[in-house]
Parts: sequence; C-alpha cells; structure tokens
Amino acid sequence: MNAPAQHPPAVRTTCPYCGVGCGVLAKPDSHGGAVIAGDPEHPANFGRLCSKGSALGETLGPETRLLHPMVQSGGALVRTSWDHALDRVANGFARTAREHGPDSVAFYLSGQLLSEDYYVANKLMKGFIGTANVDTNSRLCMASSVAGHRRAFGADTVPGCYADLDRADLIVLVGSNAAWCHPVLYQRMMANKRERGAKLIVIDPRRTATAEEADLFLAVAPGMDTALFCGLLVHLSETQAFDFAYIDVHTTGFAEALTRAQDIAPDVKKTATLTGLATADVARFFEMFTSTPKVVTCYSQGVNQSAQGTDKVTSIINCHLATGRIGRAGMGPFSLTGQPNAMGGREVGGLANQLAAHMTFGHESVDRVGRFWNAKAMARREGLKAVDMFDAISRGEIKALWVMATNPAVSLPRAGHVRAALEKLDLLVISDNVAGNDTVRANAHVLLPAAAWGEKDGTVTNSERRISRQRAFLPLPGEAKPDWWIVTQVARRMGFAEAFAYQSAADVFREHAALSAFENHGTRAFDIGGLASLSDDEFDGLKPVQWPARTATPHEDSRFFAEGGFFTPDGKARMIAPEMPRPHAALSPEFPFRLNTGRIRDQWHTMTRTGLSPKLGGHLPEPFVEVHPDDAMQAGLVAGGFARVTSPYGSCVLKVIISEGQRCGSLFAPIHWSGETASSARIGELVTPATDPYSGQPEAKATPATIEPVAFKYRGFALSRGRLSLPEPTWWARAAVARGQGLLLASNDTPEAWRAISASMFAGTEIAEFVDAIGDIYRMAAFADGRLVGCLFVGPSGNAPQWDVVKSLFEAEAVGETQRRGMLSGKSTDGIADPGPVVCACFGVGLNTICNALADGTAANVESIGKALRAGTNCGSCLPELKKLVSQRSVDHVRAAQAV
Ligand SMILES: Nc1nc2c(c(=O)[nH]1)N[C@H]1C(S)=C(S)[C@@H](COP(=O)(O)OP(=O)(O)OC[C@H]3O[C@@H](n4cnc5c(=O)[nH]c(N)nc54)[C@H](O)[C@@H]3O)O[C@H]1N2
Ligand SMILES: Nc1nc2c(c(=O)[nH]1)N[C@H]1C(S)=C(S)[C@@H](COP(=O)(O)OP(=O)(O)OC[C@H]3O[C@@H](n4cnc5c(=O)[nH]c(N)nc54)[C@H](O)[C@@H]3O)O[C@H]1N2
Ligand code: SF4
Ligand SMILES: [Mo]
Repeated sequence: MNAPAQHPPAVRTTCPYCGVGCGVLAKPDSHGGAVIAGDPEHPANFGRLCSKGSALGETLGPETRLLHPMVQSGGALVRTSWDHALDRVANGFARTAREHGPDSVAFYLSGQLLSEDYYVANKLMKGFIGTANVDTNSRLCMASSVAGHRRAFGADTVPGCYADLDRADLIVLVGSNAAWCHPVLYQRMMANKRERGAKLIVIDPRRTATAEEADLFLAVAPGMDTALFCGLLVHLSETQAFDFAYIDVHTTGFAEALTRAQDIAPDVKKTATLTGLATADVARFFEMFTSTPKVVTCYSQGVNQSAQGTDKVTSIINCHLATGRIGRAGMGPFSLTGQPNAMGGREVGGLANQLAAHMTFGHESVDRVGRFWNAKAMARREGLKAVDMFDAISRGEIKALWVMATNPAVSLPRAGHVRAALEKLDLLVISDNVAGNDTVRANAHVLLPAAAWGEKDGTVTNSERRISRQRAFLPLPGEAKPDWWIVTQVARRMGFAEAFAYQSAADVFREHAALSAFENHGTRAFDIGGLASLSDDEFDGLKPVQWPARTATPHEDSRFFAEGGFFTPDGKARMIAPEMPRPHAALSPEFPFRLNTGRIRDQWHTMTRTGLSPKLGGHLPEPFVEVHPDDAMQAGLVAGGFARVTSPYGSCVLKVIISEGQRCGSLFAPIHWSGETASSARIGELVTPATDPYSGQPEAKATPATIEPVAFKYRGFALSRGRLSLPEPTWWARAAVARGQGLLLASNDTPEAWRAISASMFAGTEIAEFVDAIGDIYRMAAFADGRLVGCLFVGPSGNAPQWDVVKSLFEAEAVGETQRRGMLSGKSTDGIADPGPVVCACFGVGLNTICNALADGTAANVESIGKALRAGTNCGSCLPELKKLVSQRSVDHVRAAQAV
C-alpha cells in the first residue's frame, strides 16, 4: 500500500496587502502555488481574511514575473547575469555621485518592502552615498499622519491598538473606506457594534460601503474636515467637556488652538456652512462625541492626502488631547496605515526627512547614527520628498534613480509628467516582481528581479505597531533575489563591504533593533532593543510583537500617552492651531468638479498582483467614474455609458456609474488601472501635484476637473487563453478570468470591421461565427482541438453583449454542440444560468443570483442569503453590498405596492 502523500506543513506568514497585517497560513501545493487560510493565532485577525487575502493563492505563479536581470542594450532590454547587472548599478551610481555630487542620485522606495530591505537601502544612501534623497510611496500615503504625530507627540507614534476598536463605545471613521480598505478591522468594528452596541460615525464626501453601517453619515465637503473638528473643539469647550487636569499637566498650546478653532468654526451653524452639512447632523456628531468618553477616531487617506493633511490630523488629535481621551482602553486618535509595511518604513527612516529609528536630521542624531553605522558620508540635511524628487529628475538635477517595489508612473500625481521625467534619466534602475508595468516601460536601464511575497523573509509592522514575520514558503523563481540582498551586493561593489556584511535578513533585523536602542534611554518611542539579540532560530520563530520592546522591559503596555510622557523636550504634547481649511486649487468654469480618487474592494493599487486573480477581477472589472445623478443629467451622461474626465494635467475615458452616494460637484475614480490594464484610465495623470506644506503629501483627492460624455456605437468583449491586444482607438479594460484573459471593449468600428480584426486575432484556429447584419451583431468563437480558446462578441451599445455566461463556458473549456450554438446565438445556454457580476468574491456569487434569490423568496435578508448561497459567509467583505441589495429590494417592494 502507498504511504499517504506527504504534504508540507502550513507556513505562518503575514498578508502582503493592507496595514491591518493579518496573519496567514500558507500551505504550498505541489504546483508552485499554495492553499491560503487566516492564522487563528494572529492577534490582528484571529483567523479572518478579506477577499484579497483569501485570493492570494490565485496571484502566485511565474507568468508575469521578472525572472532574470535585464539591461538595456541597443534600445532593448536583454537578459544578463547578476554580476553584470549589479556592476552596472554600482558603477552608475558611484560615477554619477562623483561627477555631479551625491544629490544627483536618488532612491524611491515603498511600504511594500520589508523592514530589512528598507533598512539597508536607507543606510546605503544616507550613510554611505551621502545624500538623503531617499523617499518612498509612503509620502503619498502616510506622510501627513507622520507629520501630525511628530508635531503633536514629538514622535511618530500611534498611541492605541486594535483592542481599542473592540472596546470603544463610539468609532469615528474620517476619510476611511475601511469596509473595503481595512476589511478585517472593519469586521472587528462591526462585531463591537453588534455585541456591545458601539456606534459608528462615517465622515466622507462619498457614501461608501463603509457608510452602509453608520449610525451617522456626514458627507463632508471635500477638504473641510479641519473645520468640522475645530467646530467640535469649540463645542467641547462650551459643554465643559475638557479634561483640564490632562490639558494642564500634559499639553501646551491649548489656548491658541482653541482660539483658532473659534475663529474657524465658532458655532454649529458656521461649522455646518463650511462643511456643507445639515446643522442637525453636525450637532448630533458633536453631541455623540462629547457624551462618549470611549471614542476612537480612525483616519486614513481622506485625511492624509490633502493639501492640509497635517492640519486635519492635528485638528483630530486636538480633540482627543483636550478631553484626555488618548492612550486608554477604547480611546484615541488612530491612523489606519495603508501598506503592509507603511509603519516599518517609518521605523527605518525611509522618508527623506527622517534618518533611521525615528531619528531626524538634528546634529546630535546625525552624529549618533553616523557613529553607529561607522558611516563616512552621513547626509546632514533632509532630502527631496517624492513630488519634488520627480521634479528634480525632470529638471535633470537627479540623474540616477533606483525604484524599488513601487510604480510611480501610475501612482504619483501628474503621472504623465512623471513618466516623461523618468525617460530623461541617465540611469533608471528598477527592482520589481513583474516584467512589465508602466514604470518599467518608461525606459528602464536595468531591471532586477526581486523575490516576491511567499519567497521573501523578514518583518513588517502593522497599524498597531505590531511587528510580524513574513516567511518564505515557495522557492525563488528564476534568478529572483530578496531586495535586501540586491542592495547589499550593490553596496559592497561601491566599496562598503564592511558595513554591508549581512548574510541574512536576521542579520539586518538585529542591527536595526540595536540602532533603535542605541543611546535611547527612553528618549525615543521606537525602541525594539529587546529583539536585538535574537538568534537566527528565534528570528525564524518570532511571534507577532508590538513595540516598544525595550531591553529592560520587553513586554510593556501596548498604549502610549495616557499619563503624558510625550517625546518632546518638556514631555508635553503640542496642541497646534491649524490654518483655515480649503482645498488647494479653486474650481473654475473650465474645471467645475472636484475629482476624488481612491480604492475598490477587490483590487490592490496598480493591480500587478490582484489583477491576476479571476475571483477578484469579477467584482468591478472596468475603470469607472462615479457621478451624482444631477451632475450626470446636466453633463448629458448616461449610466453604463462613457465619459472623458479632464483636469489641467491629463484626461481619461471611463465608464459612468451614476450614484446618489456621490456629492453633487464631486467625481470619484479608482486608482487601480494603468497602461497595462486599460486603454485610458491611468487616473494619476489627472491628479494635481499640490502638496501639504508640512508633510509634502500630495492632494490626491481634490483635483479640479471636468467631465463630458463619450459615445461608442458598439460594445463587446474578447476572451482568450493568452494575452490579447486590440487595435487603437478601441477603449478596453483587461480583467483576469479563469484559464485566460478577458478584455471588455467599446468601439466605433462596425461589427463587420471586428469580423476582420478577430480573424487575425485568432488566426490558425477553427472559427465559428454568428453575423446579424440587421441587428448589427457579430459573435465569434475560436476552437482548437475542440477546446474553446477564444471569442469576441460585439453589438450595439444599447444592446451590449454580457460576458458572464460566455465566461463560464470559456472557463469550462469543453463546449458541447448545443452550448456552442446557444452561445453564439446569444440565447441562454442549457444548464448555465447568467450569474451576473460577482458580488461575493470568495464563493463567486453573482448579482443576478442574489437578486433572483431575493425575488423568489429563497432569501429575505443578509443571513438567509448566506444560508442559501454562502455569499458573505467567509470574509465578510461583501456584507455592506448585500445589505444594500436587501434594502433596495424592500424599497422596490414598497414602491411596487404603492404603484398598485
Ligand atoms: N481594497 C484595497 N484595500 C487597500 C488598498 C487597495 O489598493 N485596495 N490600499 C491600501 C493602502 S496603501 C491604503 S493607503 C489604504 C487607504 O484606505 P482608505 O483611505 O480607506 O482608502 P481611499 O479609497 O484612498 O480613501 C478613503 C476615502 O477618503 C474619502 N475622501 C476624499 N476626500 C475626503 C475629504 O476631504 N475628507 C474626508 N473625510 N474624506 C475624504 C474618499 O471618498 C474615500 O472614500 O487602503 C489600503 N487597503
Ligand atoms: N490619485 C491617487 N494616487 C495615489 C493614491 C490615491 O489614493 N489616489 N494612493 C497613494 C498610495 S496611499 C499608495 S500606497 C500608492 C501605491 O502605489 P504603488 O506603490 O505605485 O503601487 P503598487 O501597485 O503597489 O506598486 C508596487 C510595485 O512593486 C512591486 N512589488 C511588490 N512587492 C515587491 C517586493 O517585495 N519587491 C519588489 N522589488 N517589488 C515588489 C509590484 O509588482 C508593483 O510593480 O499610490 C498612491 N497614489
Ligand atoms: S484585511 Fe485583507 S488585505 Fe488587509 S491584511 Fe487582512 S487579509 Fe490582507
Ligand atoms: Mo497607501
């Protein structure tokens, strides 16, 4: 008898997406993939994962990976050896710095690097090349929180922890779509609401999925959060809700902050006018906050990505300081971090205005870090922040750039300008996981294949200061190498072998931990000295641990500042008077709308990973712009049609979604699509480069813009086993489908023209066609050896072909004769119901399936939908949408009854 197959055990690791930092159990299968589950022992998620985390298994595999070092030669990228590529990088940076000075070179890093990768890159630049031109995509993400924390607390310290979300009686979410962007944490808040009756307030110009569960939703005017929280401070004053014992002993600047708040928002009425809210709603918010001691105010990009992001953070923190509601169970301001290692990047000093281990460019710190590193060329002043850095590249002042783990040609404001700037560089080095993204295509000179999630080893820090291990469970594909190794090799080639002698991620971690404790004596919040002497085995086995983890008292309380103890010279917090709020650029007749940008539930950033998952691709497969019905009517836009959105910097063509949840005068578009995944949807091109004066963070959510309809006569889709491209000027968007690629398209080419195009697209296959000249319809399917290998459906926009049924057949591959005929004739095919667009990604449950169940009485509420269809029973990310469908259904019922 055969012995049962030996399966390797599951490896404990951490999700590579958002800052919640969920623990993952990854069990390698025998095909280079892995079965993914939540880690029940991880204190961030206790076993839960959201739709993105659950689908991690679908994003592994070598198809899109960069597998070998490449260098440009004769205008093309050609494969080369590691030795040659590393020499070229080291020589290129050394020569440029020698000839043009150290400030002519720069690194642009990412919160998706591990702390160890980040640490060595930062050390090389700031200690040995001798410039602080190291910035990171965290500048676009967390910089305003960092600046706000530092201003108020004297250190970049998040005072609270996740347990506070379980214990708060009121949770205020400001500029955070947590239901989609921090789903596991949001489910934790929902559990508190269910089990303890906690209340939820959501403050966002847009009614998001997060707002579905809110007890109070405030559609604040874009950029006006500071006014709202100034109004709150005034109200707290008038209702004697201040904690003067705390204010007197632990803060300074109280009087100025309150006076300024009174200038900005003297009363409820004025606050309502400034914020565009109803007076009663503002009054209710003030009352709820004032009467609830246990309140946590969570904030994210609606606060940070603003020309006054730091002041927004300040005005929130002021309300917590003035009430002493900080650092105690269930209370505090709470910055929700974006990327898996947004916090780690801040800890190692990845930002151009930080040094390392939370130190800044003061003389004493530069000296201290210089001695610790034994550095010969310490940078002595701050470097250029992201937007300025790319401007310096554009002006030719920075000549050599190394981009690691980020896609600036998509994600920086004015992305078109950024891409043009990249093309001017003498040397553009990119370490990435994928062979192609928009940044790689902008004239990269050297491409370095980096190890990806599942292959790399090291640590990340989540929103609650908890350090967790990412562990490898797959072998390195091709010649890929960990980022820390790549940087170390370059450093050695530049002559710094002694300072970069690391043999492992553990070596780097120990040094990073030791630096955090070096001459610290309790003066710096970030201290993980207790972890500086871990053995390799202990590092391997390291359990999630919160900082501080000091040598003397490694297991401390996980909160800060309940008893003061701020990291300022006098130990007191600073209450700071914010400036009068307003978005940076005024609207004009030419650009009368505010363009807001952000995220959708099932995609991650520029889709290099989530874009590979068919499960995730089903939810919102096309790039869109959301518009209020009145604005749509005025602009002549129709639901499901297309629109061109234009700003002073660029334009995109997007599908129109009309939604009551959108504020009048605001537009919303997601950030995820790029030149790789759509014909015209790189929204970063439109975004203003205006930045916050303290943090340098760009205002990504308030660009003046305009919108106009674009008409396409025909709509359709194509499916194929391999990658397809369509001729210009077709509008298209790429979406992953099981066993292939899908393209949704819109065009003014006639079906007859598409017949010719598809014949060349699928040359060499057996083609079955359906042509309806009167109905203006063309459908074709391509077969090879009886397998369905591709298809293309085009029809008039008013009667656009739906792809869900055909997608199911395509996924099934073997198509019977009846189904083949049914498919091409456009009738529903035997045995395959049209599920509609995916709502529940975990179980692939479509909109039609759910609506049918509600219509025929199989289900009546969210619970019974779960029982009947399983939708919403795994990760819970779709629960807000299910709830909305149920309530729409009951509205429809009432309307129908009234009509009768
Ligand atoms: N699904 C998914 N989850 C993610 C990510 C992802 O790509 N996809 N990325 C991760 C990263 S890196 C980050 S930084 C986080 C971001 O997480 P969030 O900040 O929650 O996400 P966003 O969609 O960028 O923006 C949040 C909200 O800010 C609102 N907003 C815009 N302007 C204002 C304003 O003036 N005031 C207020 N109060 N609100 C405003 C927007 O309408 C939007 O709903 O998400 C993380 N999680
Ligand atoms: N308009 C607008 N713009 C925005 C935002 C917005 O809300 N609105 N949000 C901003 C925010 S908060 C963020 S965080 C940024 C995100 O923007 P980006 O950082 O540009 O987006 P990603 O798609 O995450 O890019 C990561 C790249 O690194 C690669 N990668 C992943 N893991 C690794 C690794 O371990 N090593 C290496 N070497 N490469 C790796 C991926 O393949 C991918 O190419 O976008 C910002 N831009
Ligand atoms: S909430 Fe989702 S994306 Fe964020 S860490 Fe957890 S599983 Fe990953
Ligand atoms: Mo972010």
